[in-house]
This record gives sequence, structure tokens and C-alpha cells, in this order.
Amino acid sequence: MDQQKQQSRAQGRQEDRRETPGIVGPGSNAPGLVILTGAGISRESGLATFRDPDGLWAKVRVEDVATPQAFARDPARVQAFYDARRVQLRDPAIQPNAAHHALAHLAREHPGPVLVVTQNVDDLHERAGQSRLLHMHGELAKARCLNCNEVSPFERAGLAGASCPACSAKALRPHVVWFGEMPLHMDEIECWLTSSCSLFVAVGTSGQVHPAAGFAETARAHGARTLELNLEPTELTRSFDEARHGPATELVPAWVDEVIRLHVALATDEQAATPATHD
Ligand code: BJW
Repeated sequence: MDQQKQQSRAQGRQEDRRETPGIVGPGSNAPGLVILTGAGISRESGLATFRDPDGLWAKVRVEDVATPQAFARDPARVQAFYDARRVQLRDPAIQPNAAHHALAHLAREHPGPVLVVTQNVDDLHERAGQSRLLHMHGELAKARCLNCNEVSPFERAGLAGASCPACSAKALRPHVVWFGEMPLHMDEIECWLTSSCSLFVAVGTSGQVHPAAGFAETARAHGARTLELNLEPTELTRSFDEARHGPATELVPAWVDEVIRLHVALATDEQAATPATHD
């Protein structure tokens, strides 16, 4: 499709849209929601963010633990960093919070498709029952074999000493995406952002890491409305159509209720407007 056609299609979709972000009438064409989550959504579950004053990067240097070069230079240090976080994730105190649950509820109740793309390596969305979820920065509770590439579950400390279940090599690394590595599921994410997204919502992310930081702009260029839900304004706030600030456990359930209530009201209006048929 040439650029002009693409622009007028996006413009047409924008004109059809109502003022409330993401709310399109029932029966409309694929009113897809794409929700990008970041570390802020898991903070109230007890997991630290990265760039807040009490975040992980205030305690360790990125260059020492989250790059392929760091792993090549000092694998034991990198493995220890991820072993500790993996163990923390299995602490019974770490549970999905109201924001994770609300997004899972939204996915069940929304009449159109919903995709959650998370930058988080924790599994709190899954544990809340999220059905359609992509982990673009990998998963803490999995390991990847440097010998055969197999990805396998790994839920405890001691990854360095463990063997790959597929090839038996002692060559397992954390299944996470470090700086300089290609994030996962990019084709699928790109496809949603450019063709199935009427509303893009970013929850609890500082918008400082690419390519995720560019998703709102991509979705917007293809006709989506954009909404930021974050504790405080970010560098990207001004580029969203709307921004709401406060803790995720308050903002997300309130927004989800709003979306669901509006869909119910629209469905009721539509039913009332449809002439009754008699046999
Ligand atoms: C709350 C809250 C509450 C708190 N309620 N909110 C120069 C320019 C542009 C790009 C680059 C550049 N130089 C290098 C790059 C590329 C680089 C990059 O972006 N660097 C920047 C830092 C400049 N990116 C990469 O290398 C990526 N790969 C790549 O680009 O490949 C090429 C490519 C390009 C295009 C297409 C395809 C491929 C890989 C990035 C890998 C990131 N990895 C990490 C570690 C993962 C493993 C682990 O967990 O250890 O991922 S880094 C870390 O940052 C982690 C996160 O997922 C990611 C994002 O952080 P997030 O989630 O936003 O957390 P915070 O802490 O930053 O923000 C939390 C927010 O929550 C804050 O705003 C709070 O206010 C808020 N909050 N409490 C609501 N209760």
C-alpha cells in the first residue's frame, strides 16, 4: 500500500473513532487493543523497577549484568544476578496485583482482540490468567541453551551448573534479552501495531528502551489512539493522546472498568436501536 493510501486509511479510522480512547462500537472492524507493560506494573507486587531511585540499575551497572559482553567477561556474576531474581520471583509474597488481574479480565470481556506485550521477564501476567501475551524481553523462569538453542523451564538458582534437557550441554544462559540483542516476537508485534490496533496503552514503563519506546508512535501512525498509564509523567507523555498518572493498581482497574462499562452501554444502545422482528 502506498503512503498516501495508508495515511487516508489511518485518517478514516481515526475519524470513525469516538473520543474515549479505544472505545469503538460493537461490531466494528477488529477494535484491537495492544497493551505494553513495563516494570511499573509489577512494582506493587514487590518487584523493583529498573530506573526508579530504588530500581535495579541504582544497585548494579547495566554494563556489568545486562549485556552479552558482560556475560562473556564474567558469566558467574551475570548468572548470580539472575539466580537471585529467579529465586525472588518464587517467593510466595510475590503475586500478581490488581493491575495484572484487571488486564486479564479485560482480555476475557473485551469483544475485540487484546494483546499484552510485556517488557517484563516476570510471569505475573500469566499467573493472573492473561491469555494473549508476548514476552518481548524474555522470561526469567526459562533458560536458553547456547549449544542447541533449546528454551526450557528453569525455576531456581544454579543455572550455571545445570545441563540442557535437550542436548545435555552445560551451556545454559538466562532466557532474557540484553542490550544489543534482538527483542523477541517483533514481527508479530509489528503486525498488531500496524493492522489490528485501535488503542495502544502503555502501563508502567519509562519509555527509555527501544524498540518498545517507539511502539506508541508506530500505532498512532497507523490510526490508533494512545494512552499512557504511569506513576508519573515520562519523556514520552506528550506524544500520547491521553495520559493518566498514579499507581498501576488504581489506574488500570479503573480504566478497564471504564472500557467494559462503555462496551456494555454501546451494546445495549445498539440492541435498543435494532427493530424487533416478529415471526
Ligand atoms: C509505576 C509504578 C507503579 C513505578 N505504577 N507505574 C540509542 C538510541 C536508540 C536506541 C538505542 C541507542 N543505543 C542503544 C539503543 C538500543 C537499546 C536501547 O534502547 N538503549 C537505550 C537505553 C538508549 N535497545 C536494545 O539494545 C534492545 N535491542 C535492540 O534495540 O535491538 C535492535 C532492534 C531495533 C529495532 C527492532 C528490533 C531490534 C534490547 C533491549 C533489552 C532491554 N533489556 C532489559 C533487561 C531485560 C532482562 C532483565 O530483566 O534483566 O529490559 S533492560 C530493562 O529496561 C528491562 C526492561 O524491560 C526495560 C524497560 O524498562 P521499563 O519496564 O520501562 O522500566 P523502568 O524502570 O525504566 O520504568 C518503570 C516505570 O514505571 C517508570 O516510569 C515509573 O515511574 C513507573 N512506575 N512504579 C505505575 N506502582
